[in-house]
Amino acid sequence: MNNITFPKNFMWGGAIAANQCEGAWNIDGKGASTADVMTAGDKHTPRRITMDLEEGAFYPTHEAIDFYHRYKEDIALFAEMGFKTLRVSIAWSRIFPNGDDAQPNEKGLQFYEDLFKELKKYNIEPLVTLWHNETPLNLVKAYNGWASRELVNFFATYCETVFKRYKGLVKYWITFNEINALMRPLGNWNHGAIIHEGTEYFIHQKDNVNMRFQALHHQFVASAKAVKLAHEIDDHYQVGCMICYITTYPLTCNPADILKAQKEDHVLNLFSSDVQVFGNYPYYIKKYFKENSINIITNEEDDRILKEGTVDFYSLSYYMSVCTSEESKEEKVDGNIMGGFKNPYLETSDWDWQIDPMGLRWTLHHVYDRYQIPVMVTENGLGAKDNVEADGSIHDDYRIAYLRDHIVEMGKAIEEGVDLICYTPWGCIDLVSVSTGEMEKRYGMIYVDKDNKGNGTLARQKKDSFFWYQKVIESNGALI
Ligand code: BGP
Repeated sequence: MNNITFPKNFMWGGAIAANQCEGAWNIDGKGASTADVMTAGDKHTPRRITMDLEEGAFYPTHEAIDFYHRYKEDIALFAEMGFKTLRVSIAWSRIFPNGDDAQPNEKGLQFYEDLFKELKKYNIEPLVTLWHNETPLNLVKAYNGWASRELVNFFATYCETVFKRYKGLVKYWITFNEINALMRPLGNWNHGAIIHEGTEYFIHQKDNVNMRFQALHHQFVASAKAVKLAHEIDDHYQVGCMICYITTYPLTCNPADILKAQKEDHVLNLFSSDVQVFGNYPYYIKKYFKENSINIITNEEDDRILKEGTVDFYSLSYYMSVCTSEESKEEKVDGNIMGGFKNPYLETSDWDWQIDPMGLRWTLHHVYDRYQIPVMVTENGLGAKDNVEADGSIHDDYRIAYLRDHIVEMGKAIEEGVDLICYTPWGCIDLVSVSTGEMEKRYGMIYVDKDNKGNGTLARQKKDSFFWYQKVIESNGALI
């Protein structure tokens, strides 16, 4: 028992995303998405984007964990853990197979209606991401992806369709998953935003920074339009932004390091949410654009659209922190989201992500202080290899330790006044990793029998963390 008090209606749950769990990539009228043409990689080999569906190639998303056909079984397990909410995403290409179709695909719409109804059956509130790292492939081939302004309207049509269809079933929406990931030079799984024909690699060879910011601008406008539409369609709708927050410390107390950390924090972490929460481009980005010769094309109405479409809540993924320095010879870490200098006070995961629960508390204060709107932690967790014992049990005490330490810090942040309303740890059931496309970087409290080569029965198995998280939820955070 500890004395941490979480608010009475705290939204405990978990998070998954369509392309990493559903499979059924071409079933019931679904079109191919950018996620469906990416090979698996590993810790050292970036995933490769193939622009066409090569015969015989193994694409991890094609089957994933077959959530499309097994969602009832999985939701029953989430309910058994006591989930109050489940963060899911809609695969845009299930609703509009080509992205620019005149009519939506009814079977795709029906699938998510059934899914949301199944959640409601257990009083689990859906928290729905509209875009989670996948764009209909046709929009990339025919229009150059998010580099094209035309995607703004296609996205608005898609959003309007689902906002109308799921009125009464859904209350919480997130427009873009980790919208700021588009700016990071490494680990750019957010490829659906900008790849264009001929781009061969996960880390783009023909990419340029100007195009990233142009694409990002289009996503900002698309997000703001979606927020406005949502509010017009149902004034109960709550719509949020979602930021990949990589907390960045100065490596030393050298003022030059402090300024460098501030600059990186501004540009990489805060810029996108400043636009989405305040409705305009912040002062510091103008200088950054100048320094980096970034010139983006904007429309006259964009200022108004951004102002009219500010979000109701702020959400973030938080996995790690990094250190930055102007001039250091210290060892560098090379995590597959983000490198940086090694923090001597922190341990790293098997994938070199620096584990920093206190950093989460710092970050929650930092963003709440700035935005003063409700905050959700919509991703957090430890990617690790699990060992299945002969009797089928899985003793993932390392995962429990990671989650426990982060929950304790969230509890403290709440006590200190942060309006944190939701916690959905990532990959509450094992699924395909976004950075490697592999299965064996597992986050789940539920094990799925499938290996990196795609072998396995897909059977589900409760890990020790399942029973532990069940107690956490039952006691509203007291029994950790
Ligand atoms: C986030 C993504 C998720 C998820 C998570 C873990 O950035 O939003 O989709 O996969 O990272 O990353 P990985 O799967 O690479 O361990």
